[in-house]
Amino acid sequence: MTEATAAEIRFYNANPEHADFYREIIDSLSQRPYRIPPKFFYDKEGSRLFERICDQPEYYPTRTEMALLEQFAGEITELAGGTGCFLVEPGSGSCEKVRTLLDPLKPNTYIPMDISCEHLREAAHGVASEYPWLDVHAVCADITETVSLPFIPEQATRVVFYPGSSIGNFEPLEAEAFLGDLAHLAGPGGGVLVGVDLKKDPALLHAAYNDARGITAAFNLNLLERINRELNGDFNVADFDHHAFYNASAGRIEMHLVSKCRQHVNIDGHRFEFGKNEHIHTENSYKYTIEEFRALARRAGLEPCAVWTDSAALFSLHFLRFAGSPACRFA
Ligand code: AVJ
Repeated sequence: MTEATAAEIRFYNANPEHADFYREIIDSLSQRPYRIPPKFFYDKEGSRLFERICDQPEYYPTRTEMALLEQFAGEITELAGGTGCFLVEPGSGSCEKVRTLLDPLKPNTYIPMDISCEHLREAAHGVASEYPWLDVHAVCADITETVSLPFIPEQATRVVFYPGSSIGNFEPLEAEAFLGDLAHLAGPGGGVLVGVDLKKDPALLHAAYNDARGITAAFNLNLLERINRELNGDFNVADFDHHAFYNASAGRIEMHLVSKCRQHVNIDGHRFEFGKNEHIHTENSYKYTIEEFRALARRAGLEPCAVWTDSAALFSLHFLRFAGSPACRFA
């Protein structure tokens, strides 16, 4: 360790990064239409680009959710049953948002989980040195696979924090299954705090995924750079365009990479053909009304306790409980 002040963390590495990337990319590109899961955006460069997206003026979700967390941290703490919980954050990224909760909520242990190992290690160290009283157990894992957290004591109160509207990356049925997993992780007496982007004027959505500085485009195209870097691919990245639009009937933003010409690409000896305008579908980002999301949560075995939203109704923050637990104060 280089800094004398760097705090100790525990680090569990389920090694999600290498073998799976190769296999899943070859499999994804062996089917038409081409489709690559969005979790592969987040190599070190992708995680860094995502943080820059969050700072763009058009990308309202991050700052809106941060303001809600700051404003309602006290109510969240009461709903969580006070201080001392085990706070689990699947897909913790830069661990920026959780900072709004740490002082009021005073968890016993913070468990950030992320697919991007180096980024997770740095972010977890940052939290541990800023909050010396907090135990930090970082878990590097693909949260879309089964992950066990056997070090959480049976009797602990568990609060699961899933901000950023990452839930929107799942198909609605998968989102329901994933929320069901979070419900079980929280267990009776625990809570699930989820940030969900709201349906709104498509022009605002369009701008948020087509920022003027082109950071979202760079984030999308980095997937091809990553394949070139890690899998010995020869994508000519300049021959692909970023394309993001709101699909109103499906209620989602779609991101694609569009081939500008007829071309072929080699990845480690595998050859893939692209027609002009042929797409790789790289992401869906579903948007929900408050009622749609509450209905989804109920189907997942979660009872909606509280929901907070900003005055412009851009973003929502839901506190949910394992169904069957004691009545909610803020119901
Ligand atoms: C991390 C999935 C919530 O859907 O808004 C941002 C990812 N993609 N800009 C989102 C993303 C393009 C983001 N989530």
